[in-house]
Amino acid sequence: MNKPASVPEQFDAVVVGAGFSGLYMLYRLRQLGLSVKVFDSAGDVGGTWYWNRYPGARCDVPTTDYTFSFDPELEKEWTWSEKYATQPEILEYLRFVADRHELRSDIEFSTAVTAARWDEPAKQWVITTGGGREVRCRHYIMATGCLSVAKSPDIEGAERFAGPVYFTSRWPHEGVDFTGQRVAVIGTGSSGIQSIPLIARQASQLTVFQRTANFSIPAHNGPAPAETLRQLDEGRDAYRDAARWSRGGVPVEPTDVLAGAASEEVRRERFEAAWQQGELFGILNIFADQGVNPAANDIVAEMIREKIRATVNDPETAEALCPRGHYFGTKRPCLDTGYFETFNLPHVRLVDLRKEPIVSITEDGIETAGESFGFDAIVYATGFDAMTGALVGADVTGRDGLTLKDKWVAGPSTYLGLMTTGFPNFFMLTGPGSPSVLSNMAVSIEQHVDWVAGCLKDLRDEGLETIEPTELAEAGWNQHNQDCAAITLHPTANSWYMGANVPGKPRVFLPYIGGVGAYRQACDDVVTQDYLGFTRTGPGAVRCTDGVIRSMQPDVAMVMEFVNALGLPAMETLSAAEARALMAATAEDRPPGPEVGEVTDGVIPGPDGDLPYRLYRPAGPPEGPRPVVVYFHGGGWVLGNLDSDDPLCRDLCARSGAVVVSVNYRHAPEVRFPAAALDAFAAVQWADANAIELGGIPGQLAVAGWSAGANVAAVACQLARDAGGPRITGQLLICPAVDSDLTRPSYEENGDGYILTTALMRWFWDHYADPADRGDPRAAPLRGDLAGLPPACIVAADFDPLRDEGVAYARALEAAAVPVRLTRARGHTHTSVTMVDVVISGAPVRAEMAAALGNFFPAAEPRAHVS
Ligand code: NA7
Repeated sequence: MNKPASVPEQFDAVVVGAGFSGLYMLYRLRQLGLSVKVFDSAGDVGGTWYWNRYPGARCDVPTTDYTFSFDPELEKEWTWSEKYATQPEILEYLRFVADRHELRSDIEFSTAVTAARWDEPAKQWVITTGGGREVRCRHYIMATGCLSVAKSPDIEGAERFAGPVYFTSRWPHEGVDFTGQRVAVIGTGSSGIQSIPLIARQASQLTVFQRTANFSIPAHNGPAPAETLRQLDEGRDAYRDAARWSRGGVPVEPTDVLAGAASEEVRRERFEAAWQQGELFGILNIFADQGVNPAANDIVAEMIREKIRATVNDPETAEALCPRGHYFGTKRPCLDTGYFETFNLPHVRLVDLRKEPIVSITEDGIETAGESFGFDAIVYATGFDAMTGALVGADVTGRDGLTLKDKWVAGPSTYLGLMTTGFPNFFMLTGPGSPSVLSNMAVSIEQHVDWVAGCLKDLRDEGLETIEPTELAEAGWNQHNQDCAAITLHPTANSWYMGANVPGKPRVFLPYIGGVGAYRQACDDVVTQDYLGFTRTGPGAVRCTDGVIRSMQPDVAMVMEFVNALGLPAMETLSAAEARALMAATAEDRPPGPEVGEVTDGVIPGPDGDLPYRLYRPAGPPEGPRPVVVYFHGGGWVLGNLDSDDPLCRDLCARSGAVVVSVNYRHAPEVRFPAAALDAFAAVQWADANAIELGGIPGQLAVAGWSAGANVAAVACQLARDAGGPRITGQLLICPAVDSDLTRPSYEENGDGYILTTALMRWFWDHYADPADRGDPRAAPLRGDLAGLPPACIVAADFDPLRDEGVAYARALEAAAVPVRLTRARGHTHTSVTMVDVVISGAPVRAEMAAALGNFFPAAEPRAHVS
């Protein structure tokens, strides 16, 4: 009889990493009764806190918050000694957690996982460990941390140095004594900034090589903040819950103070308070717009630079230590204890690599462009291959032989930062695309672990074996992730958040910046919508509810949330006069829009009396005439006036370089159809006849309009064609109302909740035109003859009831051989693209509109630019 082949070890789940996330994952999986094995290459628990033992290593979120909340008893039994605990204390805490829950029995230390492969027929992962041992499991969970793979020293000659070399990320356990030594520290990120003051205490000479000066604020370390302790005492659960739903994982109320609107005194007060508090989430929350508005950011940055100048004695060193070239917060800001003061010590020197780059590391020191330095030891504080390094380095092969490394060659692609298509049952804790490094890690880790545990439980309860995101859901999440980043200043920085610190790494914003609470909600919504965007399979079963969990632009969603919270009455329940007053009131505090060269008001003769107009002339060169755009405001033929669309007109003028003439027209219900359309046509005739007086170029005349304004603009084009003039060179129709048929799908999909509702549209039509007139092409231009009309640009917004008629108009124009450009305002509502300087994600759409206007006037001069 043959000896039976040895049966490979089998587990329900294998977890890699025994830091914060791996420990809690193990705890939760055990609770579910699953068999688990955790591997870690370290000699004990701790993850990043096991390895990063450099002098001065501390957390940069107060430890009262940077702590587990899943075990109330643990919270009672453990007291942090300081506001920002040291690495040894945090490590001690994690050991305490491991002891308390007897976690070590399922952890194999000093064991690296070298590869993992999905075995499709068996629906299992095959894990290979360092010694070539194979272990099988159903679920493979990466608890490998975001900052665990050190960046290799990418400096010429690094291997030549004969003396000891230290990495902050792999510090010797026995510690290092630099007494009497000449020490070089390369890197001024958090690790450098924390360790430099302590290394300076021992070294006889310390030279700091700085490539990028970093923003750092004093930690003001000491006892745990009294206010947090009070809040925890009063209601620990409520406090922890507030953290879970907060923006950053610490209960900080986001400010609504805008830098530009605050007085100098208020600005300083707010800054000083944050400076004294010494917390990252405080200094990042001085002004609501500091993360998105360059001018607001500069105000904070300059106040930090003032502090640096006031601390560092030598003005040249102070200036070199002043961060420039990146916005505050776009690279991880640091908390320090005496960092800038260290440069006042006679044996400490700063070398600014921007002025004097390193040429090479030599056997006995470092050679820069201007000087040779001799050193006894070199410390690399040069950072990590953040967020993706540990994942792509783990040799993971999913279905059909696809490796994670190959899949992510252009940057990571995940659904919720948790999973990735092609890799069934492969989970990432705090993976790219989740809040992770932008948040209090402890809170984000607990949320991820809880979600994964819930998911595995649901799979088991429903008799399912595998789960994997769909391509649609994953692409949607990647898009959402980038949309969130795009409205901030973050993508402008060469940060490790962008992968920019590692040569050759794709430039992609890695973490999710939409906020911890918003993210949690998205994850929860996925589950309540039957695991939207996931395919789940089991014996004889395939379940998939496909879709995208977040497709609205994040700033549009914020505006919607704000507007909905105001609880304004539905406009269609008001009289026209009340609706007009409400519209004017809601516009009161909005930003004015960009400066233009000149704004003048006047009147033009209309078919039945004067019509007011406002002319916007672009600033700057070229002198001389410009193309003219006659613009018509929105408001359902009932609302709106020259003021209502003023910021949009300024924006179009500044971006396109054209003279914009915004013309008011008669409104319903006082004057009904076809007055508005006839006024619009009269305005176009007048502008054509008076082009020179308007500073325009004769023959270069376009029309534009938003909503009902786009309706009358489109009608004016048809009337001009029928009348044989004037010649209109283009029509820009922004979310146009072009048909009176309110049954298209977008009226159903977007009929409620996005400001312009189907009910309101009906109210507008009722005010404007009798049912019998609504088929008239002067009311519903989609029903007219479209041949021979001017080239068009039509903007259709995803969440607009009018979306489908805009698209239908574009298709119909195309069919009539009219050149058309259809611009999709992705993730926008009917109103959001027009919200200049409020909805940042509308700017690229308006840039496209301006470009379209430019194309209507091919011979026009170069345009003024607004970013
Ligand atoms: P960071 O924040 O990535 O800092 C690394 C530092 O090293 C940073 O100043 C880099 O300059 C510098 N660096 C990197 N490569 C080089 C080379 N080749 N030459 C000179 N200088 C170099 O890593 P940390 O370990 O300090 O902090 C990581 C996170 O851990 C931290 O944010 C906290 O969340 C905890 P650069 O800015 O790239 O020009």
